[in-house]
Amino acid sequence: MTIHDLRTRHGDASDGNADQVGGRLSRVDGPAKITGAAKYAVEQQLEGLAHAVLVESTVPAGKVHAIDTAAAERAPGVLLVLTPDTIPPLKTASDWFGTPPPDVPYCPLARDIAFSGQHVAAVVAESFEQAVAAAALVKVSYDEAPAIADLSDAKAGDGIPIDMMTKEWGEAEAAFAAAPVRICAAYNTPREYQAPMEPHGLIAVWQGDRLTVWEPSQWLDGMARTYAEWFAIPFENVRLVSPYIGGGFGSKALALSHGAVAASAAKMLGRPVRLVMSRPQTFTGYGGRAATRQTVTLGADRDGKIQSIVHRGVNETSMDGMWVEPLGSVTSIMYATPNFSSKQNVVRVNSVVPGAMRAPGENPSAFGIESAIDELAYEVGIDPLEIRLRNYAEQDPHARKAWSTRQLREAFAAGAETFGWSKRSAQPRSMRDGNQLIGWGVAAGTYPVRRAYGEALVRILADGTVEVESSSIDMGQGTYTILAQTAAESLGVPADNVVVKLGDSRFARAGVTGGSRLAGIMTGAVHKAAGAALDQLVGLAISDPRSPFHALQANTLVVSAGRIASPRGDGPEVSIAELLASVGADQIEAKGDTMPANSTAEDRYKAYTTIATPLSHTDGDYSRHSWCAHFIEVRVDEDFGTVRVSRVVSALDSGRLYNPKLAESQWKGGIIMGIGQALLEEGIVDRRHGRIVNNNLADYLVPTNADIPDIEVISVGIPDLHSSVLGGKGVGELAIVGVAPAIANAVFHATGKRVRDLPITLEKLI
Ligand code: MCN
Ligand code: MOS
Repeated sequence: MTIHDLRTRHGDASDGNADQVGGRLSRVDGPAKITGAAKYAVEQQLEGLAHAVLVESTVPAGKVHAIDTAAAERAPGVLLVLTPDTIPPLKTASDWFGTPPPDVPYCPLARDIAFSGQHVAAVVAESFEQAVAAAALVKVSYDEAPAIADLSDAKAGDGIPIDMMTKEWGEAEAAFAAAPVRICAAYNTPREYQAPMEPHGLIAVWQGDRLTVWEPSQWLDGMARTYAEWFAIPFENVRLVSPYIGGGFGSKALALSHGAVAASAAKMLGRPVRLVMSRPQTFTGYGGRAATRQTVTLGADRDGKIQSIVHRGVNETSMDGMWVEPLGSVTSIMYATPNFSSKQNVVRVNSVVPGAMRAPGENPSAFGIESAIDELAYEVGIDPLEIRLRNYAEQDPHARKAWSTRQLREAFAAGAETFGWSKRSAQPRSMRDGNQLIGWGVAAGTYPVRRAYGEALVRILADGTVEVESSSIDMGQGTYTILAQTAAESLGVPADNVVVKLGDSRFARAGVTGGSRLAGIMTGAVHKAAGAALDQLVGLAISDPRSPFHALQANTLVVSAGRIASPRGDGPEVSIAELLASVGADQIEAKGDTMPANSTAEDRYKAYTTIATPLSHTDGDYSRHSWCAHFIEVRVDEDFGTVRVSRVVSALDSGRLYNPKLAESQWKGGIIMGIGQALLEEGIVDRRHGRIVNNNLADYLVPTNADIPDIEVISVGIPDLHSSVLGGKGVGELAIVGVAPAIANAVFHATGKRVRDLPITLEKLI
């Protein structure tokens, strides 16, 4: 069954025209996902499938002394036991910037241990159960070395300065010293995990020197490049397939060592191999959000005008990799200040290298600055909303450029009005309902408009239906749906007649789905490809002697609801299928891309397989960002210190919305994740063993329905043509930014207690 077969008509008349960009078409992949017809990567049924299971280090630092595989090799069904000594060496792949790699072999199983949970061996067996049983028989001994468990380990030190993160203007320290009002506080966020429903995993199969990998992926072309480089085969020889993804949140953008293990095993055995991470392995097989610490100092006038911001940040990285979580990103643009300084260090600890998790950088950055400005508001006795307006940045204070669009003032106004902010009583602990202390908090958020390139292919078939192909992906954001709407609008056909095919690296190329850029890029590419297909169609209709329009001698025709006619309404009107039949064409096909016209094949390869972002958000005359304001009510039980979020109103500026229904859903998802971050989520490290202890979804808490109140989201965006072809800005990550500080600010208003360490758990309140 295809998505198309399962499609039902959704939306109603009040939802705008679902066949156009901006209409509220429901997710076209929804029925396939909820009926089980959608096949996820590791659900492929392949002849001769073997099953791999990983063995992980149980110590955080040192060397593998020896691996005894004898018992595992004798276990029933075992086909192969891989260790650093038996797995064939691969080539080191370039990093995601495309930096040429050192010419040293790469071994995906570790001899040198950098963290607990590192893959040291793997067992492949006829069945999954046999592989699990045999993996338990692999005996690994270690020469253990002292480890640095986390940021608060006394041995961790101040870390390494990352000079490229330094942002400075004016005389920040001196202005702070001279300011009549001074605020200085430290804000911490713990390790957090993406926790997608679908764990990481893959099926790898070789045919000669061609590798096919079914693997959930936010970046088919980038991952294909890595596999190709590891195995020293041409890029074109790798096919990545990922039509459905059970969430990624940043964690599924890269090919990781477990993929190399599975592909190696498949090659050695000449059989397809499936490897699926256990839930605990998803906490160490790749990194979540880095733990962060920030100090924010604000110097201000008595009327709350900021004179200086001094910001220092630190994030955890690993011993064997580098992750910088840009902590000064919101700090440097949210408010106007004549004096500013932000610097950042990273500290190496024995953990897996942290990674991208929904709004890396912006998210913890906003927790610092949006908490600090709230503290300043109380210090000077000004309403927290008013102080934000007094310090409103009329242009980008760092880039010193005009905003492309910044509807943040409108967001504050619309959010405050709907929330009823004017009824707030200023004093902390002044609002209650029985034994529940009520608090109202506000915070702003932002995310840059990241721009890059994409290609799409549009095909009009003989029966008048349309296919769109792209190697971009849909992990739940709505790509299938908005691209169907874009093609439908551009071609003048119903969205029901458009089948969008994504998630196959054989399709027209796309870069990484990260940084909330895909929708803007791909609507642009599909718009262009569909426009080219329409030109061909109309060209045929006008010029082909067999066309019913030939005699009309028109210079253009219009297509609407799948039917072609002259714009004046004279002459015939036929369906696309009828026209194609009359001129004897089986199909029309056009490719469109958003690359500059003179791009070479090499430019294209780089654009789609690396993240060397070609277009900065401050390119040219403008600084481009999405914006939001969150208004949140909490209820804190006075006796138990339990916090419940009871109301959320958020107003958001993502420019023009391609599909408001889906954008609202994305925003709500971000807000829900922000509630989890504020109240529940925390990777807890056992310092004795340098290991994450709550490595499962019973102990690592994410919000459930019962934790989430009604959330109201309001769009205040206007089309921003400096940001994308169709005027939209990023949606996917924006809404998580600012939720945690809005909750922390509400908790302060409720209780008079300022919590600067996430999550806000009850022991911090009583
Ligand atoms: N959209 C819109 N109007 C716009 C922009 C977007 O209507 N102007 C809607 C569209 O439905 C589009 C969606 O919002 O499909 C997201 O668009 P965009 O902001 O461009 O983000 P991406 O498509 O690049 O998606 C990636 C982004 C990121 S980086 C993370 S992390 C994240 C997120 O999306 N992970 C998600 N949202 C997620 N949603 C789900 N369900 N699962 C994840 O793993
Ligand atoms: Mo999103 S963290 O940029 O994949």
